[in-house]
Amino acid sequence: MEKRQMLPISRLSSSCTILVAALLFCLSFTTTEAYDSLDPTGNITIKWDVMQWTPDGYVAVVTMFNFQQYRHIQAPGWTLGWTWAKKEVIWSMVGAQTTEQGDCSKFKGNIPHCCKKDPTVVDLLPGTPYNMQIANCCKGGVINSWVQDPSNAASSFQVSVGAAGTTNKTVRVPKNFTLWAPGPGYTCGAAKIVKPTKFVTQDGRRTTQALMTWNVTCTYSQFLAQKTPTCCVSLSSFYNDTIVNCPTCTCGCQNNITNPGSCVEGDSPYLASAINGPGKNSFTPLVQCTSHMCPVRIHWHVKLNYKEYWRVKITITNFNYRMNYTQWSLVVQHPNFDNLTKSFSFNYKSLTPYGSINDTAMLWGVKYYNDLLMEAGPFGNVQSEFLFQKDPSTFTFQKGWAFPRRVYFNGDNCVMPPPDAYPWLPNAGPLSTVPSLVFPIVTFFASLVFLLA
Ligand SMILES: *[C@@H]1O[C@H](CO)[C@@H](O)[C@H](O)[C@H]1NC(C)=O
Ligand SMILES: *[C@@H]1O[C@H](CO)[C@@H](O)[C@H](O)[C@H]1NC(C)=O
Ligand SMILES: *[C@@H]1O[C@H](CO)[C@@H](O)[C@H](O)[C@H]1NC(C)=O
Ligand SMILES: *[C@@H]1O[C@H](CO)[C@@H](O)[C@H](O)[C@H]1NC(C)=O
Ligand SMILES: *[C@@H]1O[C@H](CO)[C@@H](O)[C@H](O)[C@H]1NC(C)=O
Ligand SMILES: *[C@@H]1O[C@H](CO)[C@@H](O)[C@H](O)[C@H]1NC(C)=O
Ligand SMILES: *[C@@H]1O[C@H](CO)[C@@H](O)[C@H](O)[C@H]1NC(C)=O
Ligand SMILES: *[C@@H]1O[C@H](CO)[C@@H](O)[C@H](O)[C@H]1NC(C)=O
Ligand SMILES: CC(=O)N[C@H]1CO[C@H](CO)[C@@H](O)[C@@H]1O
Repeated sequence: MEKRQMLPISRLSSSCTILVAALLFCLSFTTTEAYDSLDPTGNITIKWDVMQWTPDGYVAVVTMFNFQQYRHIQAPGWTLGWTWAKKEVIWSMVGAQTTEQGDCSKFKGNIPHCCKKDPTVVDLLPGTPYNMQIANCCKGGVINSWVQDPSNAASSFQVSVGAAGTTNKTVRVPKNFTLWAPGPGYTCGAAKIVKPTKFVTQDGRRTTQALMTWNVTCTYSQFLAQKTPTCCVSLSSFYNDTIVNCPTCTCGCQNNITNPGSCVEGDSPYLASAINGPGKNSFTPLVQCTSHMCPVRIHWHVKLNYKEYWRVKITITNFNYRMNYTQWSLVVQHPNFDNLTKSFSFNYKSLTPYGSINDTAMLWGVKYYNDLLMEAGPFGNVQSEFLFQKDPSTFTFQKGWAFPRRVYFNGDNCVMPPPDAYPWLPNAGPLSTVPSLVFPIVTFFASLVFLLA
């Protein structure tokens, strides 16, 4: 008898457990490390190479490698923090500096550069005197992405540490690394002691090695970085007059009552004073008033249809009066990128995370031509056209096929209009045939997967 009564309860509790487990799984995904399906191994690795022991510690060269394909660190640059394991101090630094010295009152004679338990380090600015530089330093904390410019995808500084261990058995690795780039978004793991780095001399005839090396890996999550989206996508086509705008309130709502001054009209006489007003140095965007209120909009226009080719125009518009986007990047997913014939004025590289599926493009500006997306205003846009060769077995203007599946600007996902709002071909409804349902569902799940990642 009793067993029978127990059964449904235990069943219930076991299904509850599954539910709770599933929930925890989702939560752990959103709160801890990020997984970006387009750049699965993307990370920033911070490597410490101990180059020399000193009477009371060591000298290390610290290098940050940006191993992310399309996410860079733009001005005002990175800020790196950590917590010392013991009572270490920083005697001196080359190529970077701590933001605060802290309390060095215990010291007589030689005063350390920093006595804080949790130092915060920033890069030096370009134009630093040569005797204060080392290789790869002094770029104001700006680090390019691996694809755009591998030669500028690293940043280094040298640190001389005192009150530390002086052998590889007594050195304690720093803890609790934090990386701001420049805002939040990165989570850093614990430092791991690895095989000492080997350095090969320029003529390749001699190899030296670090005395000790440890690595720290930091990964990015858009959800740690900001709660609201930062860009959106609008669509149009030659075959339908409708311009599908970004969804209303994508990045915020224009609301004079609860949030006055949240945006400025382009022709406002107060524009100049608003740009220099409160928040000028906080890098909070000051956007032009639009229905979507996003700092950046990507417009995809299906421009022309030839017999064997078709042509798309992409325009990136900056609505932020407080930001010039340097070294911007765009990642676009569309099935026809495997047959891209020509990109007219953006650089192009195929991102092929799945090997055989070749549908994702990384696009960025041409140096000195359009690699700078100027602040909002008459020059605040860049554009290019793309020529695709049609694959007759897949090509169609039906069911929104000609529009992108996913768009990222500077590594952050841009919000797309809902698929049922896409411009239709004349005489075709969005849901006129059953298979057309598949696309919105797939997009829905794709965005769900992104949200969980
Ligand atoms: C970091 O990126 C590098 C280069 O892509 C990769 O080799 C390494 O495995 C990554 N590390 C982690 C922990 O993902
Ligand atoms: C420390 O140095 C010794 C030799 O000097 C070496 O055998 C050992 O592997 C090193 N340990 C670490 C953690 O690097
Ligand atoms: C790690 O650093 C953060 C920010 O600097 C700080 O809030 C936190 O308390 C630190 N955690 C530990 C264990 O030191
Ligand atoms: C440590 O980082 C360096 C530079 O990023 C890399 O070459 C090396 O493979 C890393 N080692 C480990 C064990 O991750
Ligand atoms: C906000 O206020 C300004 C002037 O006070 C007005 O011109 C504008 O139309 C208002 N916007 C909205 C969305 O109410
Ligand atoms: C953007 O660049 C232009 C030209 O270099 C400069 O005049 C302007 O002040 C910059 N704007 C911002 C917000 O940095
Ligand atoms: C992907 O497509 C581009 C553009 O057509 C082509 O250049 C590249 O070789 C393709 N890559 C693979 C792995 O098929
Ligand atoms: C253009 O597309 C819109 C949907 O965005 C649709 O409402 C409209 O009927 C289409 N126009 C024509 C001429 O088919
Ligand atoms: C029409 C055409 O060129 N189709 C090609 C598109 O790209 C795929 C994969 O790269 C090729 O297999 C097709 O032949």
